Amino acid sequence: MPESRTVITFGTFDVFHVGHLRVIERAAALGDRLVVGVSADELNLRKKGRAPVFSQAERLAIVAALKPVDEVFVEESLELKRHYITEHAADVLVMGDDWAGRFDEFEDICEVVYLPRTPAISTTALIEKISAGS
Ligand code: C2G
Repeated sequence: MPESRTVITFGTFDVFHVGHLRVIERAAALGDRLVVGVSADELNLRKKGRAPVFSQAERLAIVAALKPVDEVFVEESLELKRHYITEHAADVLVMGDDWAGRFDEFEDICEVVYLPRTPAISTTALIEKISAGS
């Protein structure tokens, strides 16, 4: 029986939009099983200085409900990637190319793939657009 390929990806996935969906679909297409680490509220407060619009429980529920997603977990720290990759026996790490080069150090334990971001959409732009009421 051929070996099954596990793909892992990480993100905040706040104010979930089609750019998030596309990266998840493309990540899933690179293997047989997709595991997604959803960043903790605490991690966002620490790293970005603000809480996400949707709580980690809500963001996890949304991502877990997606058809291409097999498993979700809370990403407690950016520094634990190696641990998460090993724990989930991931063969491929996928990230959007806003992170290009940042995770090359894990090439010793898995394949590292950066996918082009979906143009012209971001959580920040959406929040601004909604706030402006336009
Ligand atoms: N993304 C994309 N196209 C967009 C917006 C986002 O492909 N227009 C991708 C990002 O490149 C990322 C994923 O969607 O791979 C999630 O994006 P964010 O929620 O912004 O995640 P981020 O806060 O960058 O992740 O370990 C990483 C952390 O969890 C933080």
